[in-house]
Amino acid sequence: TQNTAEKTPVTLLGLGAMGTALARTWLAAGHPLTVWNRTPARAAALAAEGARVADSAAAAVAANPLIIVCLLGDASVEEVLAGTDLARRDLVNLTTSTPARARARAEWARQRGARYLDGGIMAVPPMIGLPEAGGYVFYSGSPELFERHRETLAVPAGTTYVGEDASFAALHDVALLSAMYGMFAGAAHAFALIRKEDIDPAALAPLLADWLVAMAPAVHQTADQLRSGDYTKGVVSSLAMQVAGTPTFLNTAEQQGVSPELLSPYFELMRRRLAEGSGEEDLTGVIDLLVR
Ligand code: FVH
Repeated sequence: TQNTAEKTPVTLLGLGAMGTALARTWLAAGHPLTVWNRTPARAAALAAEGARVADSAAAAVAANPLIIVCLLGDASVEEVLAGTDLARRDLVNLTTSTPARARARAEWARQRGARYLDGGIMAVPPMIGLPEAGGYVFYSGSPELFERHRETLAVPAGTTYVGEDASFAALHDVALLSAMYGMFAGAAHAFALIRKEDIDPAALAPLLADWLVAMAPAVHQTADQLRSGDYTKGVVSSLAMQVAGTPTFLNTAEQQGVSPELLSPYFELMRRRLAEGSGEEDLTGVIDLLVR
């Protein structure tokens, strides 16, 4: 049995798929939990598991010093917090946001007497409460607040603090998810190439997964080159060689009846960088073309 008297009480606003998953972990770890959700029915199961259900967001915020918010988006956060008294509250927002909105909300919270942490959840609900699943949350904002609540915040998922600038959690979140979409785009093109052939997608999938994992460490070399400014450092496959290979990819796509629309923009950037006389470099110079 857990001693709830020693555990930090938590207020949680938002009981969607993610909020409900978070709530269960704090209850299971013995944290006194007050919840509020716009649609009260979603709180019923948690009430049966020991959560106290507040009848308004304002009452939920008044109940405890630590307030966690996990709502659909910025608009819902603003709407829900508008009628609450945040003075002397520790506000932790786990709702997905842009970096600019996160920074503005930190200032908004400060003006209302609250301390603020922003979070970017790198997990889906089934990963919450399962350390072995590898999910974690980026946090940024007040370092004192992060230290004060580090243990409580670590209950649902791992924590990675990325800096005092409140926008950094959202920025890291979006950066990683953007890379993920690039990976999904590449995988979509690969599956499209075999779509009309007698090749089982289930046979390609493990080959694809292993290849992506094998290539992933290349990001460390990219980072090293960006830090040093020397984009030829440790080059294995030069930009000139890779651009020379692009017609093979485009011709194969055409032969397979597959649109090159996912690959072409990246190849175009590679060609532009080569045209600047960077043939001996790695692909890192493409990053400089992207940054306006
Ligand atoms: N679920 C996921 O896979 C991702 C994983 C990464 C992080 N995201 C972010 O987490 C936030 C919450 O996501 P969610 O999965 O819990 O979302 P829903 O299940 O759709 O629940 C939405 C909750 O927000 C409430 N809500 C929506 N609009 C309002 C509003 N105007 N006023 C008050 N509450 C509002 C909604 O309430 P209700 O519909 O039950 O009444 C839910 O509690 C999100 O930022 C993801 O990007 C999840």
